Amino acid sequence: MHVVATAGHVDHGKSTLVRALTGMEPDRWRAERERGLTIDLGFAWTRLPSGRRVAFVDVPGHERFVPNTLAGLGPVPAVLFVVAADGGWMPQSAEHLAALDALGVGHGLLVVTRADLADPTPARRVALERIAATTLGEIPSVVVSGVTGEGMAELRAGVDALVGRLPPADPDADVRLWVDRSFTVGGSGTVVTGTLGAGTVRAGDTLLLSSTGEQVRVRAVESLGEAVAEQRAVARVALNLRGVERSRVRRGDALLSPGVWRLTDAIDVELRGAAEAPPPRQAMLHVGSAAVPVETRPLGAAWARLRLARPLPLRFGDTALLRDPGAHRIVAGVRVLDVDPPPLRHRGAPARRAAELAAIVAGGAREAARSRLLRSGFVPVGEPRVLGLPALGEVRAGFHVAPEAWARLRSRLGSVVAAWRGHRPLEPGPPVEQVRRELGLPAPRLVTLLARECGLEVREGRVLSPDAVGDLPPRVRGSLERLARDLRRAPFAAPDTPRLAELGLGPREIAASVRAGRLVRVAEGVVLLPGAVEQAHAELSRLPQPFTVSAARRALATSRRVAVPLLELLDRRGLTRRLDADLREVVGEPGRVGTAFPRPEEASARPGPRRGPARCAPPPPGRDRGPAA
Ligand SMILES: Nc1nc2c(ncn2[C@@H]2O[C@H](COP(=O)(O)OP(=O)(O)OP(=O)(O)O)[C@@H](O)[C@H]2O)c(=O)[nH]1
Ligand SMILES: [Mg+2]
Repeated sequence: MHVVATAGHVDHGKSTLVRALTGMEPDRWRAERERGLTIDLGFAWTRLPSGRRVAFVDVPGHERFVPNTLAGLGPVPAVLFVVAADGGWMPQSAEHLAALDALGVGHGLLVVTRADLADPTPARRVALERIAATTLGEIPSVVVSGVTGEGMAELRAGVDALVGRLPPADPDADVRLWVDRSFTVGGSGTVVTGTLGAGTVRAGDTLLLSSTGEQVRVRAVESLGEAVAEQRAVARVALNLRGVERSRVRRGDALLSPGVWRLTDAIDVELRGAAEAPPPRQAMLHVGSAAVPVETRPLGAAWARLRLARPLPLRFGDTALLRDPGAHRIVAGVRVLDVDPPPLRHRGAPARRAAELAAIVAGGAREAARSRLLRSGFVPVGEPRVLGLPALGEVRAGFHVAPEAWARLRSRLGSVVAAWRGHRPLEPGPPVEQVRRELGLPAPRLVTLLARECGLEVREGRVLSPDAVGDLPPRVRGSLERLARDLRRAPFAAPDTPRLAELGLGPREIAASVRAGRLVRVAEGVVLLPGAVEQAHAELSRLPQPFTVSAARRALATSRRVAVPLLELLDRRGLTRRLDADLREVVGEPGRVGTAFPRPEEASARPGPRRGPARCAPPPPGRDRGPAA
């Protein structure tokens, strides 16, 4: 099926033609038929000599109803352009042609009507000349009379040839059905109609209503008055909807494939065919069957930012038009270049933006995608489709990533980690979340990926500095050696807070030493050397079982301050079992685990995570400076 709209000045014979071609009445309202004036869109269809089917959207020609006219022309790919032989080129001939040009309609047939009333030659010449200057270009023409029937066979053949030239629509495209009518049918509820420009609708589909975001179910599909299980574009369709009141769906709403459209209330556009003067600040944006007031902000000569009074489901490349309703004039055609434009906060931003938009116009969708990717560095997988753009960049952790941005981040990661270490030498590296924020990454999993590519390890939510693992500053190493001397004499006599302070071991130094495996934390402020727990296990197993806390304290030659938490630690590790408030017994055989106290140097030599210089990182400040530095 194909869909063709009519266009042309009031009373030039559009509805008469549609009636003659289809045998159907396009003027649906009694008021229209009584006044002989089309007010709203009419719909009729027929089978052509070739067997192809065509549906017509008959538009009103009267100036007062231009918004209705535009709702009909908006989603339609081809036009029957009507000029009366006796009327000639008139204001709405010009306005409708400007609209078709703005929308970029590229296929049409000129029909010169009322040829029984005047010589059609001058009207045809002027019309063809005007039309040739638009996106329609040079089109064929036929001369007809609705009264004598002259030219009707040529008209049919002409329409057949016109639809034969139309490119096929993509049946797999995402659905965006612009609603042009909604009504209720007794017993079956809400019905909406529209011109399906691309995609396929099926009974049973779930679609989203653009105005409210609510889900609606397609209960049944009709096309050209017949029920069908599915209908491919291009087509006129009527959808019987479940789950929505008729009053909630209106002309200008759209029914959308779920999850693949974004509603936007700010767009950057190319203005086409605009007069030299900038567009008026307030205008009406017509797209599909929708008409939305917009505020315009020019960006250079040929581009503008539009703020929409209500959001619409738009994508890159959509065509629309701007009309000044007060001046009754079409201001410009609009091509959507960005449906998620960046804010224009700084001075100079509009000029920079204009340059970007110029590049997008020159480079097309690929350039738009590239510019989008460069702006944020990361685009979630799935978003290009929603924006109407091709997917660019490598996919990492669910994001399209700009190679340039990734390379920059790889080199910055090293500095971020090194800077953090510089300020906090006792911490092994910055938290992942911190890195994510500093690098402006959209998700923590990208930090992990980046770190891994740079040969950095991520452990316990931190990106480990390459020089951090198992390593401690010399000052702390000295303190630990003095502490170890004490503890080797009395392994369970954990130093008290004053002694720790004397040794220069505050909470941060202790935390770093514990992380480096040089101390074991038994409780807050109670630290022993590695292996103390295992040695305690061995000592306690030599006691008569079960034993009391006091007996344990004496056997370990320590105080209750150490003995109580140490026993609790043994309980937790399953090396002792608590029998009642005071009694415990040893579980398992001692000596399985090493009881010897490793010296601090040995502790640090335990096999740890892979170390080595970060592959992406610049050298940490103050070290390994090359000769150039
Ligand atoms: N003599 C003559 N009259 C015609 C012809 N075609 C249309 N008319 C008459 O012209 C008048 C307007 O025709 P319509 O078909 O309603 O015109 P329209 O373009 O649909 O008008 P709007 O929808 O209001 O813009 C009617 O009275 C028709 O009968 C024709 O070929 N010859
Ligand atoms: Mg009419």
